[in-house]
Amino acid sequence: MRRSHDSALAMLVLMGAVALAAGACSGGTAAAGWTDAPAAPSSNTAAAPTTPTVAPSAPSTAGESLSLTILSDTMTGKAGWPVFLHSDFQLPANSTVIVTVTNFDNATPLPKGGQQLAQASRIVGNSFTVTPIIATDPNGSAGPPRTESALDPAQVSHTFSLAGLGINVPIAPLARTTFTFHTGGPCACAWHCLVPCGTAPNGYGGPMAATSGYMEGTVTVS
Ligand SMILES: [Cu+2]
Repeated sequence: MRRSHDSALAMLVLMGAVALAAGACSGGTAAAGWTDAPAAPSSNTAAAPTTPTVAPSAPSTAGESLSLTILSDTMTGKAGWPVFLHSDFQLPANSTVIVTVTNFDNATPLPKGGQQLAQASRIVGNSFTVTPIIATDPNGSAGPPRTESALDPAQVSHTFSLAGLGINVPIAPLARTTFTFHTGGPCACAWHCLVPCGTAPNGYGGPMAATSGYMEGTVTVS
């Protein structure tokens, strides 16, 4: 589904770029306000008497996980309407969240002007893991996982773009894409896919224009 570059794309990319740069988030702490959890005190050296101590609790909660699925338009039964499941979700504040996106959809090459969306930003390590899958056996893998900081712009299927936290992650076609991010403070942040993966000649119709959760939704951090 190669789409031509047009003003709608330019607008979305601009919106994304501005929001990513600003780190704006309604009602919340901007990404710039993140602080890493203070490191637990290192254990005493061998010579010191050993009294078991409990590390002071850190302000971060480790190990939150979020699993999302992208169904292709063949699976939804609506031509040109792939969908993220689910679209609205809640996450704890000041937490590290591991996100896995299992994507059954194919690629929509990024047009000129939107190719920066193939690059990850504001995720832990600035990298993500891609494990190819077979649609008929999605819990397995079709190859070894690989770690990437960007995809080939022709091989991006969707993005998970959370402007309020400055996050952009390109989602690989027919694969599990896994990444980690920090939620920061409370916020109600909109996320979007910014790839022209929908209907209409420019790809921004159908699910891209829907406001009921196909290619957008809300992350409530509390
Ligand atoms: Cu999309």
